[in-house]
Amino acid sequence: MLVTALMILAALAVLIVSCRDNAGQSSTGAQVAGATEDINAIAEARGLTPTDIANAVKTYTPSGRHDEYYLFASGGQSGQVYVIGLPSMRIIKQIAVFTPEPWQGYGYGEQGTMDVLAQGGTAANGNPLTWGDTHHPALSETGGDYDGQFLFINDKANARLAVIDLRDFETKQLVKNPITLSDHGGTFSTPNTEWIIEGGQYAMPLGFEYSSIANYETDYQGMITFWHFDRDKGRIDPEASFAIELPPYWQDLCDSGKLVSDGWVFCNSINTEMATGGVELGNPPFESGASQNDMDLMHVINLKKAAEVAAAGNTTDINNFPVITLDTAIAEGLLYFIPEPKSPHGVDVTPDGEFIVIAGKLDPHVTVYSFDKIMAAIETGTSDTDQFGVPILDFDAVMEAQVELGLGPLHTQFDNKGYAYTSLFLDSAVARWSLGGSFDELNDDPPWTLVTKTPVQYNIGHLVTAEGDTVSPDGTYLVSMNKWAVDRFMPVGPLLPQNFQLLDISAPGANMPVLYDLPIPDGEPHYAQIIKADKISPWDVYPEVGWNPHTQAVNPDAAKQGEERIVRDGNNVEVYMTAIRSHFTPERVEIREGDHVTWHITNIERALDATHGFTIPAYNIHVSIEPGEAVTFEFDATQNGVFSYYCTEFCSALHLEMMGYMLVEPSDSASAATD
Ligand code: RUQ
Ligand code: CUA
Repeated sequence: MLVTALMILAALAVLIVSCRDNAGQSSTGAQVAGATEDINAIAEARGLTPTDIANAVKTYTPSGRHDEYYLFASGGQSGQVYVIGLPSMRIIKQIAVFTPEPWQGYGYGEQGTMDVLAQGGTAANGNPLTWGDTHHPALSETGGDYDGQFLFINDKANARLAVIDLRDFETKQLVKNPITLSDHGGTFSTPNTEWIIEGGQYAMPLGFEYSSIANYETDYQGMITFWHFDRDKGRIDPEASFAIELPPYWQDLCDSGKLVSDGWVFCNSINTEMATGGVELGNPPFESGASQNDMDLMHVINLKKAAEVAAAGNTTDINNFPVITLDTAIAEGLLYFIPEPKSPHGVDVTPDGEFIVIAGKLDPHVTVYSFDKIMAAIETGTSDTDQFGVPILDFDAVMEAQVELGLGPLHTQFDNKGYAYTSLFLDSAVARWSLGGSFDELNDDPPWTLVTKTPVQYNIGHLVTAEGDTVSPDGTYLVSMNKWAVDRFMPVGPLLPQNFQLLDISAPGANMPVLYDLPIPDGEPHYAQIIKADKISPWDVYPEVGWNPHTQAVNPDAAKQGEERIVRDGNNVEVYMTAIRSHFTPERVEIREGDHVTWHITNIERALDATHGFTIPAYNIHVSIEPGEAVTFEFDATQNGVFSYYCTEFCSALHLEMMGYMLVEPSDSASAATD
């Protein structure tokens, strides 16, 4: 680490002087040439070591300078997505997805967002679903590389998917899985984003039917759903999507093949024991019942052929959704199993598409399979099957290598130097190991060997490297997504944040330092993806005034400047309002109790960041109106009185004056007035 520090500081043309490190020992530090302040004195006062200083220099991003990468992280139980800049680790935005979010005016009256949230469906008690458990974001891809156009993410709690448009970083669509209530193997994109993969998790009777758990093996099923993405429309097309029925194992993560393995999908599974729990009845608890076998079963799915089978109509409808039955999947050669070390978690395909890496949580190795060997084994055929008749390929025939890494391996990502990186949950470490095959030449380490481990704090779940699951990873940064923070931050009571740690993986070999800690205060993120900043080019302001972000087109009915008005038709009142610094037009809206009000506001600003917010007290309405945007909300004027509506964004020196009065005349005086 000291070496790194010195290299960085030397590169800055520094003048070496002395400072003290944390241990109180004198060590070399530096003063930056031309600095007006004494860096060493600052470092000494703050107790910073030369390594600390180097880490700070590697991540510090001066005001006004933009980051090199975007990191899109799942927001876990918040149901949202975080946008974080790298290497600064600054949180730039939270994108509202499954959960109402007032700042963005998501789910507080604005019609488009209410419609999006409504697509997510209602809970069994009839209430709208208003949260999600987001796990795996997936950026859209072209040719196996991120293209920066769309982002998808799943909700494990209700088996839903979301589509986010990266032109404005807003959620455009939610889809509810029509046949199951639990997903985890999503979202993953195929290399050209024709398909968004949603693998299931906990088996249940498909279609939400009741069946006693005594009938688990006959009536419960697993599934994988392939959602067709219509890039031109920017929407998932449920009509062109389908699912495949799978045995009632608990399918876990998936990954799609790329390059040589394009058209194939790999998912792992746990609980191939088909344990049904019942610890309260004296049965083994799930955690041990589901961990009896030495091997679980990786699912190898021929997506290309499955899409043809679905298109040919060789499916059964469940809740009006086409499902390829397990029998059809077997008969058509769509599904094969491969033994995998017990209770696996991550499955990750190497950048060349040739190897599939599985980490078994209860096995200290990662196991690497060869796609070529899998294809050869399928060609050869096998008489071995599971109890449902799915062919099981011979482990030894398809296994390429096993690399011992440490305890609790979970997820793997890749770089451009022939290394793979695997998270070790129990060891609390990131392991770097060398790949073989076409990657062998890229570094000096022997193939399939552990190179180094960097401790992280604490209990890492996912990790993510820059473009690390594409065909061309960058090999610059790695973010360790730690489940526990323990002692890393000042205490905030019993509920602690999660901890994202930034690692520098640019140097080969044993040098892989942690640079920075970022507490995540709002949910437990799972996976994330890191994309080069120059691949994302969002709009500065909406392209034209009167823009509807839900159609990505001008709304012809939007309120226009000079045409602001209030139109009454019986009890229906329509308000056409514009917003510009620092007034709304009109500033008085006089209505009657019992009116149904449809209210349109257009922000006619063209200036960057000239957003106005709008709220009406007592009516739980809040919208965000970005430059050019036109919004609509509706409500029944059930409460009479005087309501001061106002702009909620401090948009100008006269922002406080950006308000108006909604006067709701009581219904008795209203009828008296008309008499
Ligand atoms: S999870 S810590 Cu992807 Cu949902 Cu692995
Ligand atoms: Cu507009 Cu404050």
